[in-house]
Amino acid sequence: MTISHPGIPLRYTDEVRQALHDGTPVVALESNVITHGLPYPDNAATARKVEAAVRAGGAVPATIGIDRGALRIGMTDEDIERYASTPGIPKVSSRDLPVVLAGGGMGATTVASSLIAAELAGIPFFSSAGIGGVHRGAQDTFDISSDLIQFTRSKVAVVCAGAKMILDLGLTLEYLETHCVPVVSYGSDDFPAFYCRSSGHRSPQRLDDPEHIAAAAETHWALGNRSSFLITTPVREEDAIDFDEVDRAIRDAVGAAQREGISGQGLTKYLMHAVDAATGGRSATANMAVLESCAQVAGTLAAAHARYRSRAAQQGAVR
Ligand code: PSU
Ligand code: MN
Repeated sequence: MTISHPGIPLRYTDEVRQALHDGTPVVALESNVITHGLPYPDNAATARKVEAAVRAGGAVPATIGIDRGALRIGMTDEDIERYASTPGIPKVSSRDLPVVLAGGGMGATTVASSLIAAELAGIPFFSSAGIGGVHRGAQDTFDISSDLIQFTRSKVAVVCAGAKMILDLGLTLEYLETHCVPVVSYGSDDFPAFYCRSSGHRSPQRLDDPEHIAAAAETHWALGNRSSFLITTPVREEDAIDFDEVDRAIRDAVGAAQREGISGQGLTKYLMHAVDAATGGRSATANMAVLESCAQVAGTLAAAHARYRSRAAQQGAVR
């Protein structure tokens, strides 16, 4: 079903459209992780497990993609299979979105472009295990993910397990602070690092109560902020990988990338694959586990947020 936004067609699945109409909690999901994060058929299996985890948390999943000039808001099982198995679907971040939409082809959305779609579609929650951030060496390369810039522009709550250690997580936190993007760790003191429960950086805020998180996000927007509200949840203890092991693998991979002249758009994928190889595939397994646990937490928090909003609406407090 296609609903026309001024200039931007949004194609909802019936389920997502109905959920948004009824005020049922919905969690948006990116598709770049399907097309570029994992090999087929692991990517299809993981995408399905991630959707199931959102449901287990109590919300309806809406995987975002680009197809034939429209933003897909939600995917059927066949859609997921097609995105997972079609080679060459381009990674589409925020700045690529207009060209790909206007061209009418298929595209896989990153965190940044998924947030644009989520906000247009009226979905206040988004889940991704790993956000983009400030790359190591950005002082020289200027490589900062558009995800961070989009956080300063999209009023969406984003659930993640931090970001991968291929990035400079200290500088990523500095960037978020400068741009007034709240970072709250749910049930943990530390800012996590994707496969690792802690990045070694303390989180700016810790909240243990989903109701408090919902209230804080709404308050952030009621204050007039147009930025995202970031919520982190760490990988489960049993799925976590040792910090030093990952750190070593990444230092080696960053060096190899420099020697091979790899930079820019392809760098994230190159480093992630190098780490997978160095950890003997254990990081790929952890990758799938962390995507699922984030999605389940996002479902839970989106459900708490939907209850908060409906209560606030009854009291006439929501603008
Ligand atoms: N997992 C991570 N970091 C990432 C990604 C996944 O830990 O960066 C993927 C996501 O799709 C994210 C994108 O939106 O890469 C960011 O790419 P770039 O750094 O080129 O903006
Ligand atoms: Mn980049």
